[in-house]
Amino acid sequence: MSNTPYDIVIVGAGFAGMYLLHRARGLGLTARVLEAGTDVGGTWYWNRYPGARVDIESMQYSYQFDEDLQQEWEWTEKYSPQPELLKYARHVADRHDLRRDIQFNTRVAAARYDEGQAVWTLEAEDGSTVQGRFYVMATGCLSVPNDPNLPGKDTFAGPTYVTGRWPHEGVDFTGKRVAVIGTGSSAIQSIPLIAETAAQVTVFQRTANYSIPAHNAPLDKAYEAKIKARYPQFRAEAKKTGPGFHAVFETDSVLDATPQERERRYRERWQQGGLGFLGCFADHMMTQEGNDYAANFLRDRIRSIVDDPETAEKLCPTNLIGAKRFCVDTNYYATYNRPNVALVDIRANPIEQVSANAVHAGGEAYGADILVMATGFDAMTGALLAVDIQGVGGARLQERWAEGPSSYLGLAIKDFPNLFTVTGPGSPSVFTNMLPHIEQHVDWIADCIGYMESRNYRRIEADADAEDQWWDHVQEVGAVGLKATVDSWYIGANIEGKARGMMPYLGGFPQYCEKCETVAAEGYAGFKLA
Ligand code: N01
Repeated sequence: MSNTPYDIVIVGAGFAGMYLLHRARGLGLTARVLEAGTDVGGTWYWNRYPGARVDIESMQYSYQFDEDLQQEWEWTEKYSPQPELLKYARHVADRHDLRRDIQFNTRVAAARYDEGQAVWTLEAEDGSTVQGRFYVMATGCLSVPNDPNLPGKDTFAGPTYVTGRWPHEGVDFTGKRVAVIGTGSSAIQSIPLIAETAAQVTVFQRTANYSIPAHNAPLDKAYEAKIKARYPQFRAEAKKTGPGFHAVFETDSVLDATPQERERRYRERWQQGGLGFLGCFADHMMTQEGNDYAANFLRDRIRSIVDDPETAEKLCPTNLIGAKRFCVDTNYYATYNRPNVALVDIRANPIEQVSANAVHAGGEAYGADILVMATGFDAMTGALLAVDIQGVGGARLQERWAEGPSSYLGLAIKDFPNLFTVTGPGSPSVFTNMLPHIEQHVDWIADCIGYMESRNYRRIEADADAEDQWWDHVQEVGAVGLKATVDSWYIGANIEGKARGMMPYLGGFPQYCEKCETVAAEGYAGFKLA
């Protein structure tokens, strides 16, 4: 690595890092992207497990900064599979000649701010360093896998695969006995496909999840043409919705509807499929009674799909619907009707140990040749804390966030000057359509740096009061309704010992964008510029 300070050093070559590099060039600035993988794509580079696909329509989960690109690119399916998303990321890298400024195979271990020189020095795991005046963590919200310590896991004789670090050459399950740990989105997408070739699949479920059918299909060409005819307006409309994507969000209360009307809407949404399910009423997340109506409807669907009543009951979630991340599937529940698929309830019968060729739970040994860990991620903070980031006055992010994160707008942290986080804790992030939100954040950061350059400012830092007030607001909004009452990765509950607190901002994407715009329009209110 060179030690010439770049204007901007960016960590991560996913959709955020790629676009920021493009914006930096547009500002006439030098930028270097450091990426641990061997190629661009971020989430879609690492998550190559069978069945991995996006659960927001691809016509909406895509870049909008390049109008020619969004007109020319043709998605083949309503919800794109991982290989197509990776191909898209690679295409964008080629189209904008990004790779020449991206350094692959470089995992950043530490970053330190030198106040005298006003420069960040980033150190990679191999000891090499690179410097930049600005430093941006574009490392994603779900990029550090959770690796639970199952007793005896290291004694397992066969291969262990982690969904978020899937081998590039793929995995051949033919004739194998596969143990899958976890039943979140990654498991729900992969289990049906693993079961097609494996001899036996045993799923170890701690918490049953609600899943809605995707009803994925080849992309309707007429629909595509209709959107492309007015793409910028279509995007602008999406930005005005709470989660930042098009879906019909009704405004009336589930409590006021007749049983017939509730049933009618739930059936309609089930037929449509996808993440918009709960949008058929405004307030599923406000009362237990309202939540129960939707939850009961889905439990009935599960019972109607799964033949074995005992398995069906185990698959019926008992917690609130919508508090944990909704899953979207293709044939998930029906897969349990296959003779080669079994479900083990490890809430009732916890895993005792893993041995050379079995997973032991409830006194039974379930034979396995392959172990699949679909156990999720150290969400939101994992990738930021994986780097030892040191700001001014001895501030260390790992210490600062030991009791939970705090940030101004999910973009900046007091005592860490010239450091920006893309979709960090305190921004809507995982409650929105990630790609438009990434673009909004990158545009805000690039515009801010452009503003500083044009006025000869060299340093920007979140003001302590502004950060505290914003974080209080994030917690206040996060406590409204039922969402925070259920253990989920949104509140850090999936990682042992992790501090609890709502990490994403639940106040809505439009309100958040307006706040960011106001802050910028007021000369970066809540920031100290020097
Ligand atoms: O991870 P998860 P994921 N012993 O955290 C279980 C996005 N995503 O990778 O619920 C036994 O949801 C855990 O059990 P419990 C999406 O935002 C999107 O599936 O903690 N089990 C749970 O069942 C999603 O929410 C897409 O009791 C253990 C599972 O492992 C997020 O990524 C696709 C355990 C983890 O589920 C994460 O999804 C995939 C232990 N020690 C992912 N520890 C799409 O776009 C954990 N578990 C469609």
